[in-house]
Amino acid sequence: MSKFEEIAEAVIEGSVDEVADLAQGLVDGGAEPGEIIKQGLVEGMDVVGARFKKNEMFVPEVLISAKAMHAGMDIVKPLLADEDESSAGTVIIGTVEGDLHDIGKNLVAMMLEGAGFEVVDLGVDIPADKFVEAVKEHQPEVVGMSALLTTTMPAMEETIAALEEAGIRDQVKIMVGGAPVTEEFSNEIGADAYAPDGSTSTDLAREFVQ
Ligand code: B1M
Repeated sequence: MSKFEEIAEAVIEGSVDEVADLAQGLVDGGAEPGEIIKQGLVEGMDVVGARFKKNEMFVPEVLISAKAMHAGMDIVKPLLADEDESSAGTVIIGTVEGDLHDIGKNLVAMMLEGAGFEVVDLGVDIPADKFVEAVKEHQPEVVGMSALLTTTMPAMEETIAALEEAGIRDQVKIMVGGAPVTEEFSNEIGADAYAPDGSTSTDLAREFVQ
C-alpha cells in the first residue's frame, strides 16, 4: 500500500493521529501538498461519502473521518503556495433564515472541503441579504442552502429571488438540501440542483465547476 493509500485508509478509519503523522511524513519526504490532498485525504473522504450514501457508514463515523481529514488538511494547507490554484472551486454554504439546524450542513461542508473545495460556511439562520453579500464578496461558483424545517424552506426561494434582484443569480449554481427538501421543490423554486446528501453535493459541485 502506498503512503497515499495509507492516508486515505486512515481517513476512512477516522484515525486522527495517524492521518496527521502520515501527512507530516509525506510532507517531510517531499510530497506535493496538492497530491497529499487529492490522492490521500480526498480519496479517503470519497470512500466515506460513498459508504454513507449506501448506509454502510453513519453520521458519527462520518464526522470522525471528517475530523481526521481536517487533521491532515491542517498540516498540508499552509504549504500550498497558492490555495486558489489548488482549490477545486469556491462554495458558499449556509442554513437559511429561521433555521438553526447545522449538523447536515456541516457534514456537506466537510465533504466539499474534503473534495478540495474552498468552503465559506456562513453558519445558521442566514438571511437572503447575507447570501447576496457573500456572493459579491467571495465570487463562488456554487451556493448551497440547507433547510431542515418545512417552515424555513420558503426562505430558499426568497434567497434565490434576492440573488436575482441583485443581478447575480446567473453567476452561481444553486444547490439545495436538507431532510424536507425534494427534487420537485428544488425545481419549483428555480434552484439548479437538489442534493440528498454530502456525497451527491460533492459530485454536483464538481460538475458545476467543470
Ligand atoms: Co429539529 N427538527 N427542531 N432540532 N431536528 C427536525 C428537523 C424534525 C424533523 C424533528 C421531528 O419533529 N421529527 C422537526 C422538523 C419538522 C418539520 O418541519 N417538518 C424539527 C423541529 C420541529 C425542531 C424545532 C422547531 C423544535 C422546537 O423547538 N419545537 C426546533 C427548531 C429550531 C430552529 O431551527 N429554529 C428544532 C431544534 C433542534 C435542535 C436545536 C434541538 C437540534 C439541531 C442541532 C443542530 O443542528 N446543531 C435538532 C435536531 C438534531 C433535529 C433532528 C433530530 C436531526 C437533524 C439532523 O441533524 N440530522 C431532526 C429529526 C430528523 O431529521 N430525524 C429534527 C442528521 C443530518 C446529518 O441529516 O440534516 O438531513 P440532515 O442532512 C443530510 C441531508 O439532508 C443533506 O446532507 C446531510 C447529510 O446526508 N443536506 C444537504 C442537508 N443540508 C444540505 C444542504 C445541501 C445539500 C445536502 O446543499 C447545500
